[in-house]
Amino acid sequence: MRSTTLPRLGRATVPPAAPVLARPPAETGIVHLGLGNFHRAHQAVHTAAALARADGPWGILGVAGRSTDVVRAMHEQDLRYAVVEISPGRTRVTVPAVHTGALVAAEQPDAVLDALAAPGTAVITMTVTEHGYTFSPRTHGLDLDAPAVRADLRGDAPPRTTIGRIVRGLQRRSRGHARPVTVLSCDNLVGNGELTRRLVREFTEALPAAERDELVPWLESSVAFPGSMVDRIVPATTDAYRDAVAAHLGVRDAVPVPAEPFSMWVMEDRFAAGRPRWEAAGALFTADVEPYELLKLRLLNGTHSLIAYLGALDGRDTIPDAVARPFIAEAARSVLYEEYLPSLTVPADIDLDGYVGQLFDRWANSALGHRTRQVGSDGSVKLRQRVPDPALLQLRAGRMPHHLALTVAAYLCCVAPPAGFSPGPHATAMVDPARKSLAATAERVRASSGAAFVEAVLEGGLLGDGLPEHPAFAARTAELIDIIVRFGPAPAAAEALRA
Ligand code: CS2
Repeated sequence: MRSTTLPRLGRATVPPAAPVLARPPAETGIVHLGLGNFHRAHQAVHTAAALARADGPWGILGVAGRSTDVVRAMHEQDLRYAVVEISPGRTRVTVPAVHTGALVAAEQPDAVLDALAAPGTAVITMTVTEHGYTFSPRTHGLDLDAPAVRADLRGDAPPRTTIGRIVRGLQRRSRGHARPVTVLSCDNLVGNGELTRRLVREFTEALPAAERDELVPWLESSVAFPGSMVDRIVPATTDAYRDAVAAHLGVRDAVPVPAEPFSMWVMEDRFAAGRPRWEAAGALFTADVEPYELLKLRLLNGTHSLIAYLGALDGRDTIPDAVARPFIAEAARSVLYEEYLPSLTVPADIDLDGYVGQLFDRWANSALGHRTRQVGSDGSVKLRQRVPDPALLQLRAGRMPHHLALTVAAYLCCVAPPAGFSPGPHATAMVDPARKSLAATAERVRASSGAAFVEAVLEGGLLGDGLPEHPAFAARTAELIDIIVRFGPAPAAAEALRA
C-alpha cells in the first residue's frame, strides 16, 4: 500500500474530500512552540475547523525544538500532513492545512524570536511537555540552577529553553511595536497558565536590572496567560498510519498523525489580542478552567499512568491490551473513584458517569494501539502533576491511598527495578530523565531496605514536598514493590484492593 509510486501529499495532491481548509490561511496569527504529534492533532485541528467556519488571520507557524523530521517533511508536503482518526469501527483521514510555516528552533533561533515578536502574532501556544518548562519539581519555581536556564539568562547565545525563548521574544516585541499578545500553555500541568506566567516573570526578574525594569511593566500590562485543558489521545506515528493515508487518500504522507476521535479543549477567555473562534470548533470557554484541568489530569492522566505501569509489568504492549486485563481495569476503577475523584469538584456541565464510561471506552480503543511505554515515559515529571495532591488529601484525612501507592510502586518497578528483577521489555523501553538519579539512589540505600529506598526517592523530591511527611505512604509503596517483585503486578493490585 505504501507504494512509492503514489504521489507525495502536497498542495496539488490533497483529494478534495480530505482538507479541513481548502487553502491554508494567508497570515500567521499563532506561533506554536512544540510541533509534535499532539499539537498537530489537537490545536491545529481545532484551529483549522474554526477557520473553516469563521475565517481570520490565524495561520500557525509551527516551531519544533530540535527534531528536524516533521519540519523537513512538512516542507516537502507544502506544510500539509494528514490526521488519521481511528477507532475499531472507523477510520477518517483529514488534512488540516492550517500551518503557514514550520521551523526548527535549534537551527533558526533568531527566526523564532522574530516570529514571537512579529506584529501579526497575537497568540503564542505551546506543547513542550511537562519537562519543557524548566521548573524545579520541588518549588515549582524556575530552575535557576539548570545550566540551560543560566545560559539563557546570560543571553550571550540564542535561548535554548522554552521560557528563555518566550522572554527573549517578548523582550524583542516590547522594544518594537509592543502590541499585546497571549501566551497559552497547552500542556498537562496543574495551573498551566499561571505556572507559565510565573516562570516568565521569574526569568524576567533574574535578568540584569535595566532589562528587568524595562520588561516587567509591559509584561504586566500587555501579556495574558490564560489556563487551558487539552485532551486527545495521540499515539506515536507508525507505518500503519502511513498505510492508512495511502489507502484513504491515495498519497504518501511521511508524517501523518494518529488520533482518537475524541477531542476536548477548555480555555479561559482572557486573550490580550484576539483569538480564532475556537468555540466554532467545539472548544469551551470558561472563567475558571481549573476544575476541568484537575478532572482531566487526575481521572484521565493519573489513571492512565497506573494502567501503563501495571500493563507494562504484565507484559502488555498497548493501553487497550492492558485495560482488557480484569485486574488492571479494576485497579483503574479503584484509583479513579476512590482516590482521584474525592479530590475533585466535578464541573456542573460534566456528567461524571458518562465521562468515566467514555474514558474506559477511549482506553479500550484497540485500533489506536497507544503503547504502555509511551504513557509510562517521563513518569518522574508526569506523576508529580497527578499523584501527590490527591494522595496528601487522603493521608491527611487518615486514609491510606493504596492505589496511588500502587501507581508509585509500579512506576518504580518499571524505571528503577530492584537488582535481579526484570520489568520486561515495555518497561525497559520507557524513557525517563530520572532513571540515572533513581539508580544512584538505589545504589546508595536500597541494600538497607525497600522502604528506605522509597523514602529516599520521596525525600529527593520526586513527588514534591508533602509526601515525605507521611512515612506510611513510603512503607506501603515499598510493600507493594515487594509483592510486584516476588509475585507480579496482579497480586499487588489484589493486595491494594483488599486493604
Ligand atoms: C498520557 C497523555 O502520556 C500520558 O501521560 O496520559 O498523553 C494522554 O494521552 C493525553 O493527555 C490525553 O489527552
